[in-house]
Amino acid sequence: MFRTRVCDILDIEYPILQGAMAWIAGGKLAAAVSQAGGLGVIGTGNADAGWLKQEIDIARKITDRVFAVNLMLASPHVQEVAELIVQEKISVVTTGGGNPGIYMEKFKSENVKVVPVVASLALARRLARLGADAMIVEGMESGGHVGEMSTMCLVPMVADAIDIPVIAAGGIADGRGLMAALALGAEGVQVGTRFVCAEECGVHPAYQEKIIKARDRATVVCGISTGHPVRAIHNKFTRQYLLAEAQGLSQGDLEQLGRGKYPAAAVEGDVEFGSVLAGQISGLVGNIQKAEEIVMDIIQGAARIKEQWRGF
Ligand code: TUI
Repeated sequence: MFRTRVCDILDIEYPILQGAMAWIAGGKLAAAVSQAGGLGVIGTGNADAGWLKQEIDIARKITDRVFAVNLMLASPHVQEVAELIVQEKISVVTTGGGNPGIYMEKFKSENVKVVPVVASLALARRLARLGADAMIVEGMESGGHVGEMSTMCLVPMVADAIDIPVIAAGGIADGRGLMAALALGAEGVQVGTRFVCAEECGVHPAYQEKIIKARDRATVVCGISTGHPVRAIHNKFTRQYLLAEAQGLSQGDLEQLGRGKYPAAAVEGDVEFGSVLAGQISGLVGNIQKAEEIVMDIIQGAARIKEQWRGF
């Protein structure tokens, strides 16, 4: 059911990728998603190669299915992480937070499939030309670092412009989202926020609770003035940060204000003064479930819609 080119290229059963959430998506979550038939992804964020090696080992103990590693291009450890991905013979790499152009040749020559995350049509075209295997097209509904375009507008534009398969991201958490993405020309989806609420996710429980309690207007985007906009659940930290931005604080002062806020929320559970990165779809996520239940709920939900549409 719903077998697309994404399944063939990535060697997975269902065209569902788990978002690569920094400080949140480790080897245990990635393995659980892959074991369920999707593609689990270890999110490296700013972590170093030592941390990644440990998470790869954890994932390999749980599953012998394919899982991916995300290369965060803004990380100070990007080089060593890229080298470890090759050394460990990881078969799929997703990228985020920048242009992976300079790494494409190396990954391709080592048989690593490259699936960049893009937030614009221009970068999607460029990376398709450089030999990307598929493209994650991410709308600003997503949690974390975002672009300016919505999923609804960007996905069909990119799908029309490139020949490789498109994977839609941003605002997708259930079967309706999967069907909508397919209708827009995507051949798969990446789901982040709902997988934060997977049982196997090692994030602090207070973080999951914040997502479960969130309603429709729970998230805000901070950092537009810095050129690095980030979507997170509105809390004491975002209130303080947005006020500082409105008052015109310098880039350096804003950077200082944001320092250490991702692990403060995700690891320590400080969900008021830390940064709770989450997408707009948080309002639709209502409980903690096993990764397998999430994958199957998305697939079965989409299958029900497909059945309903028969009469149209
Ligand atoms: O990467 C993300 N979301 C993230 S990463 C993150 S953690 C982090 N840690 C340290 C420093 C910065 C962030 C939290 N959320 N999503 C994928 C994504 N990539 N969204 C937008 C982009 C993007 C932005 C600019 C992709 C390419 C790009 O290229 C600019 C250029 O060079 O053309």
